[in-house]
Amino acid sequence: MALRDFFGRLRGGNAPQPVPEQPQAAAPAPVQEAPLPEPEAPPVETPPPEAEAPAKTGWFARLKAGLSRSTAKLTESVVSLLHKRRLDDEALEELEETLITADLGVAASRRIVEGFRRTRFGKEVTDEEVKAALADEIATILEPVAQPLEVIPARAPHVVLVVGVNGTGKTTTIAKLGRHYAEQGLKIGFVAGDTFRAAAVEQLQVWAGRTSARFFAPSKPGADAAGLAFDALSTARADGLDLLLVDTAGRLHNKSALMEELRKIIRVIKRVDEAAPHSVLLVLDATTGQNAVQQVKVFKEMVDVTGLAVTKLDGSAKGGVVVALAQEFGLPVHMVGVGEKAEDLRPFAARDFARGLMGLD
Ligand SMILES: Nc1nc2c(ncn2[C@@H]2O[C@H](COP(=O)(O)OP(=O)(O)O)[C@@H](O)[C@H]2O)c(=O)[nH]1
Ligand SMILES: [Mg+2]
Repeated sequence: MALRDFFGRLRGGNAPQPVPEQPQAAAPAPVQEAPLPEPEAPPVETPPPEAEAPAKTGWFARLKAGLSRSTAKLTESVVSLLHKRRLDDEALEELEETLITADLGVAASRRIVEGFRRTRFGKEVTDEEVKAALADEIATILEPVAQPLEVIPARAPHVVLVVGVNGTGKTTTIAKLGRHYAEQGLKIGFVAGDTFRAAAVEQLQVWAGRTSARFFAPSKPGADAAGLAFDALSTARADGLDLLLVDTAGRLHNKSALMEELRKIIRVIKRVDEAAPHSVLLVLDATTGQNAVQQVKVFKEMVDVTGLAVTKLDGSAKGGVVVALAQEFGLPVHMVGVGEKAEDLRPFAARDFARGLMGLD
């Protein structure tokens, strides 16, 4: 089967269309283990092909709305700082500080300001010019990392190990990805590798039911996640699944135990398929700001992270952290989440994100 990407080439000629909104997690649940509402599973209808363009606009609008708190924080201070003012050394220094305060990180902020210095030093700039120029600089930083998650069904199955601190959105992201790929016709499996939390297992099971994904549950609470992953991958191979999404625990308070657990999962699944896991997706919660940067460092020490998903941009004023992540690590940012619904997880697009962040269309 051909190479397939997350929302990319996978769409192919007979582009599958977005499905109507399906109510999922009804209210934003601050408690991670809050049970999900019963699956409602309305009939999945396929809108006509013309729905493609409006859907894209709809997503940008949602991204922009989701980023609005970050946008407000960033643009209000930048605009008041530079309003009717020449871009001299002092102004540029203040701009750099403002960007750092908006979670863009020291290195990216410096890079952006250097861009301003080269092109606009000594000039007076309008508010709109400032926003557009900032968006351009930010897009330049984001472009190299805006890469889709490549899922290759021919790997039979492609294995994605999903890691991250508890509450960042791992299970939800698995559910959203699973639903997307199931709609593309792939045979999906979910592995409930966060075996200690019964609610976490149940949460994934509910999603599996909605998605018609095969569900691999631990034999009992606290069962060995590596053993579960081994069995799941063996079965998935035998049954011809295309994609296996492996949930994991994220108990970072016991770092060495978590590292051992993740490494064991990887070791053990390699006995079934030497090349697995084909992707190690680290899920980060944007509301944690600079903490997310720290989490990348910690998880990179534990496992070979291949890409990032950044969730909860809708609830965050710290969306600028995506820029810091891009600058600091250069790891692919595959997707961003701006809500709890399946369609709120989308591929990461550098220019859209940069313009959305600056409140531009
Ligand atoms: N607002 C918002 N909530 C999200 C997003 N992604 C996940 N969540 C919520 O965050 C909470 C924790 O997610 P969960 O997937 O259980 O995290 P896990 O512990 O890493 O598996 C749940 O209530 C999710 O609905 C997002 O992009 N936006
Ligand atoms: Mg979970």
